[in-house]
Amino acid sequence: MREIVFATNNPHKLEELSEIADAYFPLPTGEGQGEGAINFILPPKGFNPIETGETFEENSLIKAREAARLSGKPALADDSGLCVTALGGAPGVHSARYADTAQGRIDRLLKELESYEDRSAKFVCVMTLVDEAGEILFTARGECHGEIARKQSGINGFGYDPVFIVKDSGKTMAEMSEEEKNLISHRGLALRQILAYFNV
Ligand code: ITT
Repeated sequence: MREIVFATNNPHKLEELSEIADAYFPLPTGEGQGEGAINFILPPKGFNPIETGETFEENSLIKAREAARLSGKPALADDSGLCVTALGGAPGVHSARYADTAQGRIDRLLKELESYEDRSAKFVCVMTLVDEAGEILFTARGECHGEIARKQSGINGFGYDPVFIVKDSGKTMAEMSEEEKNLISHRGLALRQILAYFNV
């Protein structure tokens, strides 16, 4: 089984990544991690990359290279965020730092959007895979379109999921099961491209 460092400090991302990968490489019994499977491991202690990039692509590469440098192993990074049309694409690459707490970030978003009719938004995820020397092997981008709800709803997922209504579903991401979210999410779309790269 291949071992790849997943360049993150966000446990929610790791959980989703493992579920998406298990569904992609199932055992015949449906228990996950069949042939071609990848063992994602956490970066070594001290992994704390400074995300100075202005794009998801730049930050994703910074994180992947830092994990490869520290571990000496191939690494995969996920840089993601919520882009709201009426806010000119904000919070975008600053999604994790929009306020101090998860609830604070949701509250700020709802407040900023109070006076807007256009609530359209998208989640973006850019994944970068590098080899042990930090050279790019593959990059993938996934987007999930929808709109920002007027109030939060649902308890699943993480981050902005309770206020993101997925296009044509009538549900927030936090009202979806893990399986439903992973099928349509920005992260699921990006990761399945990475897994396909390994599967050829
Ligand atoms: P790492 O950099 O350590 O991977 P992070 O949470 O700081 O973790 P990002 O810089 O990529 O990661 O910021 C992503 C933020 O975007 C995340 O903290 C959430 O606020 C939001 N986000 C991304 N994907 C999301 C999802 O599937 N559901 C809800 N919010 C999401």
